[in-house]
Amino acid sequence: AQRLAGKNIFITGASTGIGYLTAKYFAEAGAGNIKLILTARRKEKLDALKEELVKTYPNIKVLTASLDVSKIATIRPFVKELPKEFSEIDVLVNNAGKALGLDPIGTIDTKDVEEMFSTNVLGMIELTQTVVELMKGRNKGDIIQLGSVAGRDPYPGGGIYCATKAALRSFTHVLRKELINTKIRVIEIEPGNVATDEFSLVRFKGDASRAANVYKDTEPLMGEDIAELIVFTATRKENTVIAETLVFGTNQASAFHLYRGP
Ligand code: 8X3
Repeated sequence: AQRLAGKNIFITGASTGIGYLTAKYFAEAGAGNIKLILTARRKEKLDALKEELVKTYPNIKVLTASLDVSKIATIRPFVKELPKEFSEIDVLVNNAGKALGLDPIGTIDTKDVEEMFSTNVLGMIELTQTVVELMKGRNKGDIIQLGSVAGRDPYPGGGIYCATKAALRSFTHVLRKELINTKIRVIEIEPGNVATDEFSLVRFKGDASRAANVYKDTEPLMGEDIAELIVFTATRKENTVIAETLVFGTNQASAFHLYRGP
C-alpha cells in the first residue's frame, strides 16, 4: 500500500476483463489512496466501476472517459487535457487490445487486420509516446505493457494477432533500452490463456460455444491472476524492474501445449 500511495494510474480497456480487474486490484492494494484514470469505449461500464470503487474507498479519485485507442488522433489531446489533478501519470497500463478471428492468412478480413493493428499497436504506441515524454520530464513512472505468449510463440490462425503482440514486444524492448539512464520502468506482461469475460467472445465475434471451447477441460488463468501480477510488478522496490513475465495456467506450457486431461 505504501508504494502505491498517491499514485496516479492510467488503465486502458478498463471496462472489462484484465483492465477492469486491474483497476480493482490497484485500488485494493493501495487501500484506496490512489488515483485512477480509467478509459475504454464503453463509458457506462467505467462509471459503474467508479461508483463501486468510490463507495468502497472514500479517498480514491477516479476519472473515467470514453477513449477508443484505435482512434489515434484522439489520444494526445485526451492526455494533454487531463485535469491538473490527474495530469502527472505514475503508472500507465497499456491493456486495451483484442484478437479477431483465427482465419488463415489469405482469408483474413482487412477490417480485422486494421482493427487489431490500430488498437493493439498504433493506439498503444501513440499513448506511450505521449505519456513517456511526461514521465521523462519527472524521471519516474512505470509503463506496463500487455503482451502475450502470442508475441513470442506465434501460432497458425494468429497471423495478425501474434504479429501485433510481437510488435508490442519489440517496441517495449526498444523503450526499455532507450530509458536505461532513467528511473522509468518498462514492464511486459505476457499471459497465455486467460479466461476473461470477453477475450474469446470478441475473437469469435459473439460465438459463445466456440469461446467456451478455448478453456474447456483446462484450468486457465483468470483475469484476477493477471491483475494481481500487474500490481505485483508495479509495487516492487524502485531498484527492480520485472522486465518480462511469460505466465501460464499451471496446465499450459506454450501457446500449443495445453493439458486437457481427465
Ligand atoms: C492471449 C493468449 O493464446 O489466445 O493473448 O493468443 S492466446
